[in-house]
Amino acid sequence: MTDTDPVTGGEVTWHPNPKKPDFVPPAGAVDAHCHVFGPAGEFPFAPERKYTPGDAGKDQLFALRDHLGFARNVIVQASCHGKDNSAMVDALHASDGLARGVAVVAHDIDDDALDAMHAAGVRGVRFNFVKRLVDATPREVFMRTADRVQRLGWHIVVYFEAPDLADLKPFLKQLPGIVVVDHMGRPDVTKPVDGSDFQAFAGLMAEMPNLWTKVSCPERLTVAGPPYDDVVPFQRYLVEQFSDRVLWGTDWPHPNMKSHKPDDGLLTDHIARIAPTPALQQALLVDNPMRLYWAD
Ligand code: 0GY
Repeated sequence: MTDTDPVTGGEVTWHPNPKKPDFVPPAGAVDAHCHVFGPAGEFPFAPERKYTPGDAGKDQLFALRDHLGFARNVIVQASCHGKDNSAMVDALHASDGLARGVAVVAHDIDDDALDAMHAAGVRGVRFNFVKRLVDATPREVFMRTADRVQRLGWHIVVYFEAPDLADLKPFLKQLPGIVVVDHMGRPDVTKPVDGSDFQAFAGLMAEMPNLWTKVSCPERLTVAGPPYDDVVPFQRYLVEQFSDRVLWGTDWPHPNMKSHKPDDGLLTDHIARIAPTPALQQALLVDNPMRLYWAD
């Protein structure tokens, strides 16, 4: 289902012609999970990467933002760029203040480099536990990074898969500040919403007032395929239960998607099904991301 980029030799995983969404996002809406890839000629991919994508740079991202009806982006450092955040930071600089970033950094990064990233618009660091994407980092190393970024008021974004939740729970509880879980902790959507697996995650949300989540990536979690009916109940549950601690994002350019190229217009239409009232949409797309990323 993927094409090959003639320049990078990597996979083109995004839809070439996303539909204009029927759903109109509220004024000031934020796409709070997306990435930039390269262009590799200017921002080479990391030697230690586990996948090579096609070039998908900032200009494409900003054009998509406008096409979908969003006002702002949160650009999350993707694993194919390792700990070199320059493509993401370059996109922040080019955004006229309309993008914020989440970086991946070494625990011994110097304070000046952190300060420069803060000035560019970085407001969080990402800890990736997904084994197919990164080599493992010891938890004490992540904890040192978490402590280092507290002076800047940054939050922690964690990416893991549902089977790892039980093991990670004590670590998540120790993290300082706000902790944001990518893609609802990647539940198995063939299991029931009220079953023990998903309720373990929802229960942790209830237990930890500092825990947020992105109700994103139905295109990754689905078994049924578009329009992702099987993921709606999980997203809607979290949006309704924890309306002031949820974020939404396209996940463009959809790294590693093999089954299909997600139509970002369809993903935008999906919002109306997971956040069925204007008040829930306003919290999910505007108030929550603005509080987390544009408070200063
Ligand atoms: C995502 C998902 C993926 C990849 C990355 O950093 C990354 O490379 O996040 C994935 O393959 O599941 O969150 O965009």
